[in-house]
Amino acid sequence: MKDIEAMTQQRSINGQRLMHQLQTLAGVGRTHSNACCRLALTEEDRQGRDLVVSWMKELGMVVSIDPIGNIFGARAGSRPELAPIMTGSHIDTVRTGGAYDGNYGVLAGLEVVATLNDVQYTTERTLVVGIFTNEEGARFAPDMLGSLVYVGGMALDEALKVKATDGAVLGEELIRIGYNGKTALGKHKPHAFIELHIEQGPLLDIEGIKIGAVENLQGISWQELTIVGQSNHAGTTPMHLRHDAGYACSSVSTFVRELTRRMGGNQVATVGHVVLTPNLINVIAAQATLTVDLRNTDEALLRQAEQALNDFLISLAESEGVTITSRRLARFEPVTFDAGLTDRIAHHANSLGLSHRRMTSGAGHDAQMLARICPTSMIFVPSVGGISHNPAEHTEAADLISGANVLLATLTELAH
Ligand code: HGY
Ligand code: MN
Ligand code: MN
Repeated sequence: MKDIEAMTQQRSINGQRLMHQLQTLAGVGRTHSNACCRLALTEEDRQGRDLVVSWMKELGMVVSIDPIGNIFGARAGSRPELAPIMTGSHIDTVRTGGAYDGNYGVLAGLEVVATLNDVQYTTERTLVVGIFTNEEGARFAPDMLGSLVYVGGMALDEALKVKATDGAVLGEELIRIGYNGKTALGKHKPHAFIELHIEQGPLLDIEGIKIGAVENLQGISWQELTIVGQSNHAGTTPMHLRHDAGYACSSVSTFVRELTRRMGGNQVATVGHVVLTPNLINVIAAQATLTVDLRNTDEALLRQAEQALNDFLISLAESEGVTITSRRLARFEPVTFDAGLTDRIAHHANSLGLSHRRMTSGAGHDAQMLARICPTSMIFVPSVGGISHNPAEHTEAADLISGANVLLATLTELAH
């Protein structure tokens, strides 16, 4: 059997083929502002899925789809009795998505398969590339929903009932786009899982480092707040008689920003979605619906932040004479990846002559769910300016190719 290291040293993935596929997929769901918009289970997501499934089939992969719409392409190994090696990510996007978030990990996985096909190299373990449903959580909450169901963290029937921000029901959308698959949940029990992803943060770019060997991933807390006040005339209502949901809403936004300043460290907070009703210039808002995204690498500190917000909401409701209710949208504790796998990623980056560093993931990823069932780690490549969830999201082609070569080396080593 050829020496694995020698094979992967000599072999590079086909950069041109990878870049072409990334650009083609990025064109599916492109908006006028040049964003990539394929919200989970929409028509655009279906088109993206159909395209990537067709590429899997062209590579001779066996494609299976599970009841939550996760897609798996399998390239048979010489020892099918062994548990497979899995890589993959997601191809659903936020509304203002870039070309690489999620797409890159999936298409680099297919590029690894194409490269092994080019040299007729058969790995011992089967290689599986996964596409997980609704990683973004921008239309259905929680995020990473497909991989969460896959690892048994959420019951399938509960997930199928989840309502979208636009009122659609997840299970009905799966049927509508033809991805309510029949393959048993969790059919592929991976020996190990490696996810390749753009960093979506500024660290690698600022430090001029080419590869991130990801050690851990921060905890995430999502909630939707509904604040009910009283609509009234903006001109005639004395300030001390107002029950202004709009003011209460902006107080929450200011509070969570202050909270991150007070806590320091890795605490982050975002109010990303706000709807005021009736949303009119001369009417005091009767109702505000807003989302709060809190994250921290430390579970105890994340709980502390949640408690501080909760205490604030109680006093705010009291002082403004409004009612405030909270609906939990997502809650995942911080995850530590497999140190041995992270070491191998650093090793392969090194042997490919690529600068590398250990790091934490600020974003959620499907890997955090796969880590519940098998040794898992992640490879990051730089995001220019740290920009993501934005059409300006960019990673240099050379860096995308380097990341895919580290993936090739890591997967082929694990597959033996
Ligand atoms: O929110 C996240 O971190 C991921 O993009 N779903
Ligand atoms: Mn992603
Ligand atoms: Mn994302």
